Amino acid sequence: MTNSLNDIRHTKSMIFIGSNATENHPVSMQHILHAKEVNNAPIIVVDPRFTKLAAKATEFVRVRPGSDCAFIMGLVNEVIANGWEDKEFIRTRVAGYQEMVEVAKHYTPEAVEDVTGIPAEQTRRVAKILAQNRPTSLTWCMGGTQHTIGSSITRAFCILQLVLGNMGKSGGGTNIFRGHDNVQGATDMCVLSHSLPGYYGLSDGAWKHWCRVWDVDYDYIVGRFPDKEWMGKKGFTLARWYEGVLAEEELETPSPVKALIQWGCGTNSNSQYNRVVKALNKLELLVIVDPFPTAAAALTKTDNVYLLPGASQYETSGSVTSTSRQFQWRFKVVDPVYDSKDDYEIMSLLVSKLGFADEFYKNIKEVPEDITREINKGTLTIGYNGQTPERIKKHMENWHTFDIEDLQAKGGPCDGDYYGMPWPCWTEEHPGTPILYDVSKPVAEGGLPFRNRFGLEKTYDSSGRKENQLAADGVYNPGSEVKGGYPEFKDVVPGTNWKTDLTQETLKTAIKRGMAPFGNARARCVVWNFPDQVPIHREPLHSPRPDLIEKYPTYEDQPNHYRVMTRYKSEQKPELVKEFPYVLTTGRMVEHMGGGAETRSSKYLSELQPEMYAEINPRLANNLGIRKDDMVVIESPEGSKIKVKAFITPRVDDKTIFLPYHFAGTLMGESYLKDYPEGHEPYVVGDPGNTVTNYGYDIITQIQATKDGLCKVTRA
Ligand SMILES: Nc1nc2c(c(=O)[nH]1)N[C@H]1C(S)=C(S)[C@@H](COP(=O)(O)OP(=O)(O)OC[C@H]3O[C@@H](n4cnc5c(=O)[nH]c(N)nc54)[C@H](O)[C@@H]3O)O[C@H]1N2
Ligand SMILES: Nc1nc2c(c(=O)[nH]1)N[C@H]1C(S)=C(S)[C@@H](COP(=O)(O)OP(=O)(O)OC[C@H]3O[C@@H](n4cnc5c(=O)[nH]c(N)nc54)[C@H](O)[C@@H]3O)O[C@H]1N2
Ligand SMILES: [Mo]
Repeated sequence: MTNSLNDIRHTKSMIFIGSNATENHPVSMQHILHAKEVNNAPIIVVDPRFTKLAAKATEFVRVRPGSDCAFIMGLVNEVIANGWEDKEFIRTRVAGYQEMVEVAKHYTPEAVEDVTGIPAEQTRRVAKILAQNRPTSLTWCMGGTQHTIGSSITRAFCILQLVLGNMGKSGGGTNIFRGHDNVQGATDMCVLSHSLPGYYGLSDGAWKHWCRVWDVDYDYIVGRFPDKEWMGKKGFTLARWYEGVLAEEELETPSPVKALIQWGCGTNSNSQYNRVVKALNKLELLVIVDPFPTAAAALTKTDNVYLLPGASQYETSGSVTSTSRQFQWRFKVVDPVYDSKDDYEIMSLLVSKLGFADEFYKNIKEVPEDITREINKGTLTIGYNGQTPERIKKHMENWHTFDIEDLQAKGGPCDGDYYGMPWPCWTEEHPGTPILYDVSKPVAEGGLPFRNRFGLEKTYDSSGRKENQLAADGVYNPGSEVKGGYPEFKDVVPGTNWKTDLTQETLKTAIKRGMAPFGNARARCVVWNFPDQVPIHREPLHSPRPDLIEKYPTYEDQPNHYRVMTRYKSEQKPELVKEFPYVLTTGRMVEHMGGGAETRSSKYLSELQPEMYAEINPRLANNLGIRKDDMVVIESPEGSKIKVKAFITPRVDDKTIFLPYHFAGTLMGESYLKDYPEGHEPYVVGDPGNTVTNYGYDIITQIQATKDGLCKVTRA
């Protein structure tokens, strides 16, 4: 989030796209409803379903799954066509604007209606609401990302906020509500296959930086790889690990994957679940580290499966980073119960057995404090430097001194700090940055311009015209030595820059001069190294509209996409809709979490939501002869099937089926509870929704496209 949950209190209007905050982020609702009631801020909810959040909306926009990019570019076009854009903000702080405008022109309200099903009048009305009620807080969630064009959709959201001039302002911003409690922290540590911690990437320079932080020899690390070449290559993603085992597709690796450790992973959260199950049974070794035996533990028929009972977060301590970039310290409530161990201890035992404990723990004596200190030392890119364990704990002990409106401590031991020291928090004296890119405050007090990257000027179009990448004169944080744009800081310590200078002198120098270490630049509407430089609509791989496939085709197939082939064009078949006529989308409910291993093992939550179901519109149910509580079979274009209860509701329209994905424990209604370790069976079971979610992955991130497939429905 560029802003924070609390800052939504100051907004004048809100738009939620593919977010059902009422169920998935209930804590945020106190701020959302505050803005609605106190500021009279309209709420716009863009979702294919009439959700519990939609019930609070001023304007509910029913969008066809996977078509959000067209709607948002339509809003951008409508704002510009009416002259409602923030001209001064664009002139001084935005780059690549003209190129974007040319693309947006295509998305007239009528073109948007054709693609999305949203009436042209509604697009016009929503654009007007946003233009008249600034700043707008824009929130997106998984409904905006789990698509083959998810990365384009999210860029369109940012462009809309730039055009409206809503960035760097209280009440504005792009406010992505994140997943698990520490998923922002996990992302920042790059628990991903294409980067070292702190978004440093996989270049030699990145490895050398972290070797200096870890205090280990770079050549030692090189020696851990069969070949140096592999150090710079992206790995398999979590969404596609099973491809490495099955090796049915062309792989970049010389041999298939043989062993898997699932460390806090629900398994049935993976799409292509049938193939996941096949891969689990082909592994030579499967280790599951989890407080609960997951679906993988029960489904795997081989003997080489090891369950390591992990402790829960109540039985351990350490720092986590929230959706609002705020740090918190988790304190242990009880020691690990029975024979469970916390994740640190399991990791430590594993590392010792593997024989590299000396290197791994070189700077780590006190766990977990020294782990946070190592992160403070090395993660300069996003300002993880000032949040020492001592400061984080002090914040936790003085919760009551922070103001609910602006998150700042007013007096007391944390005076002036923002709660949780939202990153970037450049030094131990820095208060944290509550709102990103806010030039109204000094950098030393939590202000920030846009970041400079990729040089000082750029040519965006074929004319060869060069555009300045730096902010215009007159845009700067109070107290800045330079009264306009400036590049990133380097060579304060010769041979280093602000990201690699471990003495942190560069950070301190920049702040002393009133400037941001990463420069003062423009936000870009064009990403020249992406397949779509400006976001455009492309039809989902499994589209209900053959005519639109022709008009908005998907990408070419991508070989070596995170070590495996990813199909686009060869998967997009116009005739599919004849046999699989309904759009399939998926998501969550408040009572269950992820794969559901935890919540389906809770008596109380299980009682509240005991059954897997498919949401079906009454008209469709009547046409298909399906009655309340009938069992139905949902089939995917790949032939996989699930058997679930029909939940007849006008929440969805008569072309769309919705499934929650929290269930496991049955296959086509047949229970395999007997395969769970005795006494550890979940209370409620059901067919996994991900058995029928379709093939498809985002072109950049490879997030699974679990929100826009096709399916067939019959009465069981
Ligand atoms: N209780 C509970 N809370 C959770 C979680 C949980 O499992 N249970 N999970 C956590 C995690 S990991 C995450 S990532 C977040 C996710 O939070 P959300 O993203 O809010 O969760 P979802 O329900 O998956 O999806 C949100 C909405 O997207 C809609 N949608 C589907 N397709 C489309 C589309 O094409 N366009 C648009 N605009 N909308 C679409 C769905 O109908 C749904 O209402 O929640 C977190 N919070
Ligand atoms: N169809 C469909 N599929 C989806 C999605 C969707 O919207 N639709 N959403 C996707 C998204 S956004 C996400 S984030 C994933 C979530 O998918 P998962 O991350 O697989 O889901 P969880 O059930 O939250 O898995 C967490 C596991 O960690 C265990 N656990 C809890 N605490 C600890 C701990 O302290 N230590 C250890 N070692 N383990 C612990 C839990 O018992 C659980 O088994 O699902 C994805 N899959
Ligand atoms: Mo998530």
